[in-house]
Amino acid sequence: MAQFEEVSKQSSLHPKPAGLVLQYGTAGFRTNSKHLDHIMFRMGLLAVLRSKKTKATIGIMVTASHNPEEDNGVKLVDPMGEMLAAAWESYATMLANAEQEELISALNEIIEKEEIDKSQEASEQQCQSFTSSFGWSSYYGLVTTPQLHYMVCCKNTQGKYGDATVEGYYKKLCQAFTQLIGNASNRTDDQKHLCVDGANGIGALKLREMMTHLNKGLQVTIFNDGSKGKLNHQCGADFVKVQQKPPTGIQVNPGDRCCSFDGDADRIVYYFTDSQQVFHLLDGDKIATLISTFLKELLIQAGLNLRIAVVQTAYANGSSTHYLENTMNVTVRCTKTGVKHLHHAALEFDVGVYFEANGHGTVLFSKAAEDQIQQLAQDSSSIDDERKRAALMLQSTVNVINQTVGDALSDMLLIEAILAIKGMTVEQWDRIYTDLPNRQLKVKVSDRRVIDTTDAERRAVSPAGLQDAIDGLVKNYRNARSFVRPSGTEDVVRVYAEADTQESADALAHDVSLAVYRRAGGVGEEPKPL
Ligand code: G16
Repeated sequence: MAQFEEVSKQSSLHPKPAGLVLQYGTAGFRTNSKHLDHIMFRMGLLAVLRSKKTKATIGIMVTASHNPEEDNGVKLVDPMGEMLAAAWESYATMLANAEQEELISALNEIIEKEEIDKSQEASEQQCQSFTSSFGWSSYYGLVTTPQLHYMVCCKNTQGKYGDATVEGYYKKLCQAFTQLIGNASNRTDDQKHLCVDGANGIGALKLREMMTHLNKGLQVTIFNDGSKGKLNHQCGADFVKVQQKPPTGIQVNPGDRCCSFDGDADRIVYYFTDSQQVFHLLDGDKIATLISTFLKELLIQAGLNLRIAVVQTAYANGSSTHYLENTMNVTVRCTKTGVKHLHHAALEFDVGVYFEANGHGTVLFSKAAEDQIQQLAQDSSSIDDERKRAALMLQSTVNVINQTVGDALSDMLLIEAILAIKGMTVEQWDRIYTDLPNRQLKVKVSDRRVIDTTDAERRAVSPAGLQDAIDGLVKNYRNARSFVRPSGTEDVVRVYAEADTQESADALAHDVSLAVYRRAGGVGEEPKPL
């Protein structure tokens, strides 16, 4: 077809590097930016097909996210603001790896499998979409990843979720935050103050914009705002979580409440140093605990019988899971890494709180839950003040949360509001439970796909013998647990270990790294003890 000839011609201007094979990973394509030109072009093509299939607006986010500055990536956003449907991830991989002369047949294969309208008129439209700036409905320029997810959802709900503009996003979240902190007793300026590490990424710029919509309910000092320093380098949520230390470029004084975003502001972790200068990290697990405690209390006060659950991954600290299940008595689910998996599991509950330990997460409310909350909040007669107040707070909580995806700005506002309402310090929050000491390491192997896992990535099924080796090593330590999995965003195998002491967690992580290196084709130098 003539239309496809044009696509083919345009594609040849964005050639695929010979022999390069990439996979749509944990969160889209992610690699050194110099290998991504053809990927950007082809993901534009796929977004057009996805849009035709769903008859909805699709989002395309270009971001290095938590990765180093020289990397980049692209993630597609589905109609309700969720991550791209899993079935389409394999189409993305197929398109990405097709040789130039195979591209049109790959596109046709998707069109046929998905029964996308092939009439002449539709084909012409498709071709126009393919070739004319991909048929953008809106180009948002520089925004955080969660802001794009929010706007896609707004567009496809005809504004029910909010205004599909960055201003609309700020207004919705900030209004809800202001309503929420109306429930807090007077706070000092110190209590309102938060130090934010922007990871030298977009989050710093957008936080500054958002602050103009907040009426003194929160005071922030922004560090690593991109004016100097490299994206995610020695800073940001991933650095702080993995290194278990403060980022560079920020002075953490005892008692300061601090948080770090990642490069595209879809993750957040909190931390502080105590009077002995000991660093304390409040990661995604601690955030999930704080939020679910708050929500559970409000649901009880409002007299609403809604099913609440927390979704975690294998990285969740054993103490957090134990606390949630045994002290809070909430249902806990474990899924594979990747917010798309957690999001999916959270949808099964009335209130699904999902967080990866790395600080990537949000809360989902079912339609029924939102309706009940709203009804109660609007009920002007039959309920007592406490129920009504709880219902109104739940309503504002729903509005401050970006339900489309984990969102550092939205999570930050919710956490700040909860701490204010509860009159809680970060130290008190940290004391809810004590983390088991843990360590994360990376091992380079020649092909990380040799590692295959099962049981929500908690056990390796290949290469043969690796899991037995890990089981044997874990037995040498008390309260220990360890697992390995291939990363979906970096060319490494990740190793996680926890145990009763930091020395044991470090030693176990090292032992397991060696097992991976020796049994899964390690490259470069053998891992050294920490
Ligand atoms: C992405 C995903 C997260 C995942 C992380 C690490 O984060 O969105 O769900 O936890 O990658 O994945 P992996 O261990 O497979 O490399 P981000 O913030 O980079 O988009």
